[in-house]
Amino acid sequence: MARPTSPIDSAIGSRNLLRTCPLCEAVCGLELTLDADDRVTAVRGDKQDPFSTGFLCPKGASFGRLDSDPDRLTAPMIRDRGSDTWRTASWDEAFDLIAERIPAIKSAHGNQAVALYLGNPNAHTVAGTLYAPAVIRALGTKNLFSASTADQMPKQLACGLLFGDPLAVPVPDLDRTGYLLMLGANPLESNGSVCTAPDFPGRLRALRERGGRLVVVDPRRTRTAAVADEHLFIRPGADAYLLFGIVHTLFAEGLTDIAVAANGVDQVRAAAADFPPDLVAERTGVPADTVRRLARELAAAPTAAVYARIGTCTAEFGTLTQWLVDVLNALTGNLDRPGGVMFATAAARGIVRTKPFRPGRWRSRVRQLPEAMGELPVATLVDEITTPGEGQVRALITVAGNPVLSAPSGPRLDKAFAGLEFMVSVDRYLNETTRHADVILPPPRPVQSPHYDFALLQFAVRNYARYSPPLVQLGAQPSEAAVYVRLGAAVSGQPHNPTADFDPLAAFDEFVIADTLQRAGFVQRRPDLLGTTTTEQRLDLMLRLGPYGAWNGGELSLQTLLDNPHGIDLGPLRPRLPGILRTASGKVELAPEVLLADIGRLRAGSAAAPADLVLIGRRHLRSNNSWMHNMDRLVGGTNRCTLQIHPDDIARLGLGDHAIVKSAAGSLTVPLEPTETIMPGVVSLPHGWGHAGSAQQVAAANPGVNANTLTDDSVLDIPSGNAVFNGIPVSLSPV
Ligand SMILES: Nc1nc2c(c(=O)[nH]1)N[C@H]1C(S)=C(S)[C@@H](COP(=O)(O)OP(=O)(O)OC[C@H]3O[C@@H](n4cnc5c(=O)[nH]c(N)nc54)[C@H](O)[C@@H]3O)O[C@H]1N2
Ligand SMILES: Nc1nc2c(c(=O)[nH]1)N[C@H]1C(S)=C(S)[C@@H](COP(=O)(O)OP(=O)(O)OC[C@H]3O[C@@H](n4cnc5c(=O)[nH]c(N)nc54)[C@H](O)[C@@H]3O)O[C@H]1N2
Ligand code: SF4
Ligand SMILES: [Mo]
Repeated sequence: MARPTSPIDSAIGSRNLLRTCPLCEAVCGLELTLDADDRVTAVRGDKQDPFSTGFLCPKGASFGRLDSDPDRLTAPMIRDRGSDTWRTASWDEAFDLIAERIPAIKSAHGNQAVALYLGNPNAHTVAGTLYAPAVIRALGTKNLFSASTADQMPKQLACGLLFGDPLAVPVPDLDRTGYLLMLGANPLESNGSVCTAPDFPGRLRALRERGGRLVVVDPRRTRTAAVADEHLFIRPGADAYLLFGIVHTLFAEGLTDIAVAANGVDQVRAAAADFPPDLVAERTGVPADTVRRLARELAAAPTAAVYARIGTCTAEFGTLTQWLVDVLNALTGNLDRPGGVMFATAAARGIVRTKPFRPGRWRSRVRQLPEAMGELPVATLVDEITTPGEGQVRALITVAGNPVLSAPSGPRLDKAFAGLEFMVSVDRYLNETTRHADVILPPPRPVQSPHYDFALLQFAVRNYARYSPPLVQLGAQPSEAAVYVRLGAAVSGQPHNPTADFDPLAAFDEFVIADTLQRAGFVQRRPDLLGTTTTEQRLDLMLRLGPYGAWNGGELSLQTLLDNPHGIDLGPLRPRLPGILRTASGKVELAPEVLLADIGRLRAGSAAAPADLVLIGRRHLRSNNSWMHNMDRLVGGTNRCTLQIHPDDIARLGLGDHAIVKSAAGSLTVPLEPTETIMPGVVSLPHGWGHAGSAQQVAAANPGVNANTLTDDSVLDIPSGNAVFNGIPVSLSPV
């Protein structure tokens, strides 16, 4: 197979290689310099990448530091039961131990006794998309949890109900829109989410330069708000009221202009009738005239997009809010049109959903919370571990996750994990969660893994594809794909260690390839697939089956991507309705029952009697959830675990430098950061901190506190079961 070679630098043995950055959703192209010992010595943005065009943020620039972190695990670790003593083990030994313990627990207590938690980095790795299913299937447990229910599940549930497919999520057509209303997102720090857009800051600048308007709704005047035309403070958790007020005005003033075939318009109008701008103003703090003006502006703009992210998902009415976002996009004629919100056409295709999405097919054992997309809410993982009875969780596998710091009521989980019979973690660090494991299986370095963004390119603002082959040989370390597949085999009592004539990874891939080909109608003859590994062959298959693929009248295959290592531009987003719909009616369902039924909760919502002081979160440009606090260059300065608070609140409550924050779930002592950029009555603490005693040395020296000590796992967004991190009632007192 023809594979372009990389230019060799003048320095002997050092070379420049291309790779996609895996550290956030912006999928920037990187150009790395590796020395003769395969160490990453320099990182630049890849100017020839047609999507990211050289953009690089401080995290991407630290890719080499991360890669060479001395605290990164390089071999499997086994802990002596009941102690904190760890030893390294061989891969075969580690998997043998898992194969001895998990199947025994399953046969004594049933499949539900083993839970699985999949963390955020699975959205950024090939293994997360192609091989996590190997573990899921092998466990056969309903106790499947992931970071999705601490994140975007409300969006996926809303889209699943509106469009029949929870993966059909429209994104703002950022490069063409004339008006962007953004709620609860801060892409100047986060670089964007469920909206894959490298150089988000530059794209927002371009929007304003072409005469467009950017309005940001956030309880904090963020860096994104600072570059907007208008910033509106909103009371945390109140976004659904604001959006309902806008919908109300559109109907009241005859401004709706629906351009797609949709059911449920009358029900939406009737529901919105209960949320006139005056009531909305009371609940949100946004003046009634502003609510009306936003409606008129959205209706009058030549094109407009409403976009709402994590600040609005991880809130009491997350699903209603996400639903109303796309209701508004539909009512203003902006759903599925250039400059409005659109669906990406991703290049790689797996098995395509044919039936309408249906949530709530089963319920969690303890709290009877509904499943969505095969998962149960992470907020109830702790209940499933600590509540005795048939089906109690006794063993846990975490894959690329740190729920002790990332899930609500983290300290409860910390305690619960300590009481498990057996725990396995696939992770690059010994951290707050993995310290409870009996076995830790580390993934290879990112430069040893192939990269293709199966998940994130489904939410891209331009159609684009880029593949990065592994840049450095694996040596004795199995690929992350092999780790997942061997783990799946071990937990189901199958042969899990490779032998001279058995490779578990290849066997798994062969099975998937044969199955996919059969479903695609290749019954007679198996076509040749390109690739030096079976993983690459699967990518080749998915690209050929995909919408640009050689088997769909196009030309795209793995060879195309290997020939274009900077990535290829597949053009602007194109209208996809009605073809993308999977609803039973074949129309957009604007008024799903499940959501109408939740409106009563909104009417009676806590915003009706607002707490004196509420807590929200925030992100910092140089952080990444819980796991990049171990790089000295990224921590310190403004990236600190402080409680942002308005000076008026400090004075009103008679506080000094620090305060004790109390919620229904717990209390913390935190340093205060007075700032006029936050609304009075609101305080903000970032998550992902709380590294006291961590084996990660830099992180332990600057530990911060676990914000999820204060968040309460008993409060959820009901329809999705999503965790609530914003709008938590708290009280503050002097230390
Ligand atoms: N209070 C509060 N809590 C929150 C949030 C909030 O805004 N406020 N945000 C929520 C959100 S949006 C999310 S996505 C979740 C994240 O929740 P989690 O995914 O549980 O947490 P992370 O901190 O992302 O942990 C990722 C783990 O994966 C490991 N890791 C990194 N790269 C790899 C890899 O390539 N392979 C493997 N196997 N492991 C790897 C890291 O060492 C780390 O242990 O947190 C949620 N928690
Ligand atoms: N640098 C960096 N980048 C990241 C991450 C990171 O940890 N660090 N994490 C990644 C992950 S996992 C995700 S999910 C994305 C998230 O990406 P974004 O959604 O852009 O996340 P944030 O930067 O936390 O911005 C959320 C904003 O919501 C505001 N907010 C809080 N409560 C409310 C509310 O009730 N209503 C409204 N309207 N606003 C509210 C907060 O003040 C904050 O400014 O970022 C990703 N990128
Ligand atoms: S914006 Fe995200 S993808 Fe781009 S360099 Fe930074 S961390 Fe990497
Ligand atoms: Mo996230």
